[in-house]
Amino acid sequence: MTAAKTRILELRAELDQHNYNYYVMDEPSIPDAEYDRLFNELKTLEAENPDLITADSPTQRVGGAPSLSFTQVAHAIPMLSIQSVFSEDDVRDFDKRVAKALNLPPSDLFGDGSLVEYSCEPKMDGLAVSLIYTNGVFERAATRGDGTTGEDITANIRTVRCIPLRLKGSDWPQVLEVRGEVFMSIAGFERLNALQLEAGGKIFANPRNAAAGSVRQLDPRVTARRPLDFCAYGVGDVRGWELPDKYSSVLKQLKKWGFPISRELKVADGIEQCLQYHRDIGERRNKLSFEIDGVVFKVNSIADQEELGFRAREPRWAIAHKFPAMEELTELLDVEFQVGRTGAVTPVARLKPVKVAGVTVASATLHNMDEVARLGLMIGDTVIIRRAGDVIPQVVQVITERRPDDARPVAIPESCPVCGSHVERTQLVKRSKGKETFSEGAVYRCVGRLACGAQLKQAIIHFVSRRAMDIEGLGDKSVEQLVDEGLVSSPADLYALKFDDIVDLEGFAEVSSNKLLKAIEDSKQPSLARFIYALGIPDVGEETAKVLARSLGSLERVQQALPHVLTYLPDVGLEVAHEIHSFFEDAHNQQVISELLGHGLQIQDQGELGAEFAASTTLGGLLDKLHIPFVGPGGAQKLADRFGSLEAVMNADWLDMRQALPEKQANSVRGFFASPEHRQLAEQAEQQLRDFGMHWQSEKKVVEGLPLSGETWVLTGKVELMSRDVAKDHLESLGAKVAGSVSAKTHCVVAGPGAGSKLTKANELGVKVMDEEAFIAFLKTHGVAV
Ligand code: 5U1
Repeated sequence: MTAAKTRILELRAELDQHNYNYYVMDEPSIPDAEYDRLFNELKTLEAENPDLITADSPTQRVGGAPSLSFTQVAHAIPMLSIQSVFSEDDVRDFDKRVAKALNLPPSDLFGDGSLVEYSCEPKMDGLAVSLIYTNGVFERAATRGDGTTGEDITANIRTVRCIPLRLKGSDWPQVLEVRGEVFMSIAGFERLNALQLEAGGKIFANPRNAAAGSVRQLDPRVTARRPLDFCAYGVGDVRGWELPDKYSSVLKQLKKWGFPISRELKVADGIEQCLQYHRDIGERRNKLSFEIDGVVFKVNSIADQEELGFRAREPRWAIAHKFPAMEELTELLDVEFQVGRTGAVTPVARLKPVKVAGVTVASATLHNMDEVARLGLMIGDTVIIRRAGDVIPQVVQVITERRPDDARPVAIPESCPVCGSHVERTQLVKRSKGKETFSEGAVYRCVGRLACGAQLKQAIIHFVSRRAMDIEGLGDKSVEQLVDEGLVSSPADLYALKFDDIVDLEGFAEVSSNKLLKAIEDSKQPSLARFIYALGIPDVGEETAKVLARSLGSLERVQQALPHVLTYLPDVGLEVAHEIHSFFEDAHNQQVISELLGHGLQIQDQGELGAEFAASTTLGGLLDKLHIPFVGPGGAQKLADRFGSLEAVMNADWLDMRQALPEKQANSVRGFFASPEHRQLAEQAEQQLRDFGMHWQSEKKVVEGLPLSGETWVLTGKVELMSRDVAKDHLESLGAKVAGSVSAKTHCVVAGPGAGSKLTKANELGVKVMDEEAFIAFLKTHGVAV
């Protein structure tokens, strides 16, 4: 054997093993980058030796040429369906039928356990497929079709990474037909829809449709890009294998050969244990990473299965105990418009009430007018409503065939339904070659701001919330009262509230009035990040608020920053930059801020340290925003760390550049700055930042400027003297990263009362531990006001 062939076989075996560890055992054994390296080595070797390419090589999953249609294929053994029931009594009846047919005494003679052993598995919500392996090599895949004839989807299934192209081991039968479900995880489905939306492609109503649509693609290269999964649940045509005694052992053998099987597979002793299994999974249904529509119980003894046989097109030995459906049909009665905290006017579907998965649904979110257009929705339409997990019900599809003659289009109101102010369409900003262009956005906004009751109430609710100003004792109802009574017409008015103003309000006795006034007083020294977040600037969440605080250091600088400066900060895009700038330009907002300061609010600036820390991230941010091909935020930060200035990056020689980045990225950076146009663009950006007073010399020096830079801290147990969020804020303001688990790399653990395993682990590893009092003293020595 040639050296190339030996290495090719080695690489295939190694890649197959990693795939198996990842998809079947759920235990990834190497980092993705290492997998990619091995994969690329194999690809290169195969390209050099095309005669050594075989269909079962991991490189052959990329998707072959498109076809015009699917070929029909006959199933050697029909693919059956399964009887479905919804009630426990129906499941018990099934068990009685099984017991009777097997000449066993009825289960009720044995208390809560029949004599029948069942296997239990989730019923995945996907697409049933058949996979045929000849002499251990994947040969053909087909859809179920009508059970007798399906469609040949071999080229598509080849691209599904968790389906083996060659079976593991060597004890496989000559012919093995495996049956199971191709499905898409919820995360994969959401990722796919986000990509489809961006690319203007088809949006899938649910993971099942997404899986089915992906499998039934005429172009396998499209399927190859879809995040498909597989779960085996049985065998069909098998030649050269005497099946084990039990169905559960069949599945375990399939797993050994390389097929993913359900991690939820259980063997139940009697039907009552099956019912308990259904209840247990039902409780966890919303937390699973994939959708299921029920569970399947199968008589576990293969001999008993054979004995029971079939009725029509269903086996007598299996039953699906379904969960309530998550999708239902109903009628769209009207579309109303709700006004959110930032003034966004959102369409909400008013529906003819319908029970979905056990809950009556009378309204559903429609997100925005683009979504209404995408669905092609008209008032009076029959629609499919979906209620998945804890998510707000959604309209996923219109049944256009059922549209009544008097259906009406959905129109955005010209004025705000709450305050009557004008409703305008938001704009999207794009920048190309230094120029900004505006286009119409999907969101409409009421221009009334705090003069709009809806926006005001929600702005105050947000302002006082735990992660913002953290004013305890002001629930949604109390805020509504304060606004409705005319006591509060901006966040600043909260600080002017007097005992007599609130004591007579509903739910405000003497004690809670005093408590509230104290909580308001106690909130007067927020960190800059909390204050920015509390202002409720559209699209500015906690993380962006932290970036602004750290990068710009003081409220004045945040207020003064122009959009182009803001866009050079990490994670701040053009849209957000414009939102921030126009928020602070607005005269009313300026007045509210100055009133807040007038009431004695002392915002804890990031100060000198913040300004220095700013520089550390800004050069990285600037380089990232230049969009150098192949260089993402990580690569940009590496350049900033290594070179410390834009000039040094632009003029770096090849060897220096290779010290910072891998070859492909290094080439790209040098190629990028070879263009005078790009150099000019970068220098302009740098000048804008310098004009704003931001500068950097040595990245490393400034990063080290924060006392806890590079350190990882863990908070555990009860934090009694301050909230956990505040403790985290303080640590982050000193440059520390706050992690959720203890490792040898942890610098310090702050342990409050009730600390458990994290404290034990810290002690085992010899990690420094502080109690809360020591922590507060420590913060004080670093100038943190607590
Ligand atoms: N887990 C599982 N799903 N499922 C679907 N097992 C299973 N078995 C099926 C079907 C249609 O059919 C066999 C009982 C024939």
